[in-house]
Amino acid sequence: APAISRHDYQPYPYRLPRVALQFDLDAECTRVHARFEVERDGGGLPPLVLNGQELSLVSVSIDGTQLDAGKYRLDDETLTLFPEAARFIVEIASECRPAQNSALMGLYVSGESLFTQCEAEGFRRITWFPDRPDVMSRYTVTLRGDKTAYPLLLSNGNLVAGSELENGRHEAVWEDPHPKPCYLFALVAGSFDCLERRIRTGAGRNALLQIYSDKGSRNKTEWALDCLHRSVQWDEQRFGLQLDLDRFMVVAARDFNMGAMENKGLNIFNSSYVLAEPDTATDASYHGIESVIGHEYFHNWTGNRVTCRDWFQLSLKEGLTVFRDQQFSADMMAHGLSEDAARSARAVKRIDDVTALRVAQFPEDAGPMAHPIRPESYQEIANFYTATVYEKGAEVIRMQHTLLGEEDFQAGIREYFRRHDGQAVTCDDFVDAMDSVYRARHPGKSLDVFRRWYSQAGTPRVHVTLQHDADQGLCSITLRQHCPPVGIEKLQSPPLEKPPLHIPFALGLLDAQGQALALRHEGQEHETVVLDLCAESQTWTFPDIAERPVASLLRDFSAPVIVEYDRDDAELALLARHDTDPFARWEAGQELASRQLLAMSQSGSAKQEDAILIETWRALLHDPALSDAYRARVLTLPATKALLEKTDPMDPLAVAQAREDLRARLGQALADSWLAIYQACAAAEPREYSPDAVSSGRRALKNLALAYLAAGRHPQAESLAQAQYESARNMTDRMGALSALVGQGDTPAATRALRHFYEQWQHDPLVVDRWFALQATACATRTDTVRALMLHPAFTLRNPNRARSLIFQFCMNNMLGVHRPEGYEFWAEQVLALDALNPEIAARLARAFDSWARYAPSNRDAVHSALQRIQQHEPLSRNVAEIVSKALN
Ligand code: HT7
Ligand code: ZN
Repeated sequence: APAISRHDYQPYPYRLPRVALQFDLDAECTRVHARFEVERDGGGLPPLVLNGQELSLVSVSIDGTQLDAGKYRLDDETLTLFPEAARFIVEIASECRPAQNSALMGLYVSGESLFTQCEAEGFRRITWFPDRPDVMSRYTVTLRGDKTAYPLLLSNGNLVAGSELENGRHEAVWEDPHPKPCYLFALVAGSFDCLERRIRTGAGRNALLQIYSDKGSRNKTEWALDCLHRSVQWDEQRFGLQLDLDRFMVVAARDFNMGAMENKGLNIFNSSYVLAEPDTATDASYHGIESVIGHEYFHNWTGNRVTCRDWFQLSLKEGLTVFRDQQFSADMMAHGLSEDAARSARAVKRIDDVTALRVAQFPEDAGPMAHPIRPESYQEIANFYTATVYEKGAEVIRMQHTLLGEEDFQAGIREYFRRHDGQAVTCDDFVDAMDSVYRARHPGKSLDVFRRWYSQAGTPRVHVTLQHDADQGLCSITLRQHCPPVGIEKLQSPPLEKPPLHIPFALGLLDAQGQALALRHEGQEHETVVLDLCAESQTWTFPDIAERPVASLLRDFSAPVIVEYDRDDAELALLARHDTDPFARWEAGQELASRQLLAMSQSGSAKQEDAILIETWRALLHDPALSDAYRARVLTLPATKALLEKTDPMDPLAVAQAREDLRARLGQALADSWLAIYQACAAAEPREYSPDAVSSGRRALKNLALAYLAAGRHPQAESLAQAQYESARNMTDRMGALSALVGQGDTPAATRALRHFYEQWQHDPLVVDRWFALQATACATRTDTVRALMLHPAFTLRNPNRARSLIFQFCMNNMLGVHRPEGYEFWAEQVLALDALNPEIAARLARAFDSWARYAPSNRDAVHSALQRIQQHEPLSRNVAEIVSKALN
């Protein structure tokens, strides 16, 4: 398929101020009648090109006159009309087939209900329309359907009329007062439970918050409703943004391609981000729900009130909204804690966010799909809902927050809405608003260099040198940045010039005892300074530093870069024990463990000299000043995917095996400590469940201790896990225990527990997903185990959550299981099977081995053959074709 380029953007030649849609809903065949006003402001009357896919055209008319076939042009993807006036009304009758729609884009069936998903280009599967975000209209929607099958008929905005029709049917009319692009259109029809709350916003508006879910699930939606209410309050308090609707609805769907969708006033969610009760949801699920409910609600301003001009600007709404949801979660985690505990809770959130970035985005930025947060071209936009656009995009917003500070950043946000409320705009428009405040309040500064973050792919490297002049008490820090070519850039000749970026680099210095030193910078003394690295190389000198200090680098991960700094293990151990910046402290421990793991993966066995790591781990285990949640993070070994990024060539099996071996070694060497921690945490577990930072942190540490005991084959591990499984009063503990049992291999205790778990929870799809996922990621699982699980009556490829729980978990998260010739073959087979059903999901699976070109030769050849097999398959969706052609380039 031809690529679409950012520079080819042209405004749509017509305005469509009003749209009226009428639906005669039926799962087999839904009739849609669309009526829209069309207006032309400029000269000439260019053709009116409308997008449409998988639709049957019934009729098309202009100003009430039905057009003969010769008066319009119709092909697989467009319907073109040839206007004869500058203002006219188009009416189109068409049909679509929700029950046949396994791609879950457009109008589709999930369970017995009907749902829509329009972002990015799903509206064209509902009716012919200019399916692009810069065409904004006011919608009136009439829904008609069978009263028994679809007692609830929901759409965006306000319910303005409802009536009974003949033949057991009824009708509801919805009007959305806010102009919106069609990707924010939604309808839901079905039978649901509803939990609701009436609230009064800070601005005095009375509003109704509603969570709809499958019949019988109402008691699982309390947490989601609380999160939604807190999101409304937080956006008012922190960003000054008010709810602009009388009614805000969230509906849970079992079949959903992503996490959730921010349709105006009618959010549709993957049920996994709505439903939670202690017995079925883990702490991670509770936190995930909080973050996704927040994310979708925050889109109401950042995405909906101000939307994207075109899909190249996706990070305008996604990067900003991820930044906002990260801040929301951090504030919620820290809420009600003492200053120190709140700082630790924020650091934990930051560690989790950075870990996610390193595991998903860093590999993407170094692989064949590398792209700037504002991509330059795409074949299929659905492939660009990536970690780069979302997570790196959020880091780029976060750096602007760091440069401006909270107060000025909020002034920049106000300026952005003052300029652009109600418009479809670009990333440049956002930076312009921020820049106007930055320049005004920080004389001599600008975001001119900073803007390059939007157009440059690849993770920059910052090389650090420290020089100390003992005679003069001066310490100089030199930062040198470079960004190697990535993806298609590597093919360019002459090599692409990558100009330097503006990198806010947070630095602290410690003395040999780990005490923070005061740094004089820009006329003031600080414990942490943020250096503005804007050139290829810059040096800063700090006075009154008597001895050679220990550098604490990139504190709080102030920029999405890789730091290169030569230092010994002893210095890392010192930082891991004493750094006053909790993020940098965690980072030092991770680096120490990474060195050990990489040495082990290369030598094939444990390095003898692991004493420094074990003693550091022991010190952290016993440091009473650390919160449990933070301790759980510092004592977790780096993720295999993050480790692999540090190797060349990559040997996934060797690195994954080294990680297992080191876990066992730490489990054994520190067995008494793990046992003591386990018992202390278990004794402190209250009867009443709460996902708050302290309680979830304690459970995280307890289950980590149990995992280490199990990995070290402690004689009590199995009985502890079994007892925990049997007495667990929440899903976090039940899963922690089950995972420890399954981690021991195919033991009778593991088999018994797995059987019991399924029998007890088979009625709950989200819990059954956990059951598949746990087995998919177990150390002992190989391709044949997964094939056997696919034959289980509860397995289906058609439900994305189920496919993700087994196939994706195995292919993407079971390194020891999948990185074998038969694993790669299995992967190719599943990509093709999924492609026939749901190309968006298939394309995500197709990215499992994006880094293949950096693998060691035997893995590389096997992935190469599997990729070729996929590429040669006919038919192949545009989604998968784009991924595979880039991977093979
Ligand atoms: N803005 C939403 C994107 C989305 C999506 C994209 C492609 C296919 C299916 C989809 N479902 C939702 C999600 C978000 O970022 O909030
Ligand atoms: Zn989003």
